Amino acid sequence: MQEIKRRGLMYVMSSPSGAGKTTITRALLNTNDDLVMSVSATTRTRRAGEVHGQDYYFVSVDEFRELIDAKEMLEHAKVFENYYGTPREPVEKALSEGKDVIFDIDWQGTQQLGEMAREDLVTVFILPPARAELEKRLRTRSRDTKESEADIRGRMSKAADEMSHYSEYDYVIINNDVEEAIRKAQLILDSERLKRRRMVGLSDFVRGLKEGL
Ligand SMILES: Nc1nc2c(ncn2[C@@H]2O[C@H](COP(=O)(O)OP(=O)(O)O)[C@@H](O)[C@H]2O)c(=O)[nH]1
Ligand SMILES: [Mg+2]
Repeated sequence: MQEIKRRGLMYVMSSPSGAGKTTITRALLNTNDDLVMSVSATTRTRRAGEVHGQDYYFVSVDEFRELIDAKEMLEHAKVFENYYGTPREPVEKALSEGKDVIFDIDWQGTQQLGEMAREDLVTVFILPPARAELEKRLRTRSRDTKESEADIRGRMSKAADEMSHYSEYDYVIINNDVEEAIRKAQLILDSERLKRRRMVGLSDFVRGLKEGL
């Protein structure tokens, strides 16, 4: 049988911080061999435990500007007081190898990717189950990073801004049970992978089937 290849897709996960996006993304990466993470560049300071080149590429504002000027960013945005952007080359390489790429980016970046590659883009917005839960998760996190009450308030209001963009996404997952949320994220990925428009060489294949009939 003639092999039908598949176009890689760009799988975007957005959420307010504290909704469980990182846990879901990691779970998908662990169980999908042909899925790779897009590692962003950022000007924000590295948190304890974060690894350069793995969690982010930590760069200066000048370096970030140079990457933009050299057209090496697929998209970029200012989030909070810092710059974040997606390096172009690793994404293009992975897609050309038939792999899927997963992105942890905000709504601004998602809009930019949508303008350049809507057909290859699948977008998911993750929501926390309740306000109290979101606040609890943000507070637990800030205990580790020793944030002030004002920082936490800042995060809460940023979470509200981010959440107002949920309706721009293809799918919304409400994360009240993380295993269930992971299952849904996998289901979306599996079904999207099966879309006809991602099958390369399908018309030739069908022509072959019809030959001589
Ligand atoms: N547009 C865009 N947003 C990004 C990128 N990388 C991370 N972000 C977003 O920036 C926000 C802040 O991320 P981070 O500093 O890791 O803090 P977090 O809220 O604890 O995850 C999150 O909403 C990320 O999704 C990127 O390359 N482009
Ligand atoms: Mg994050």
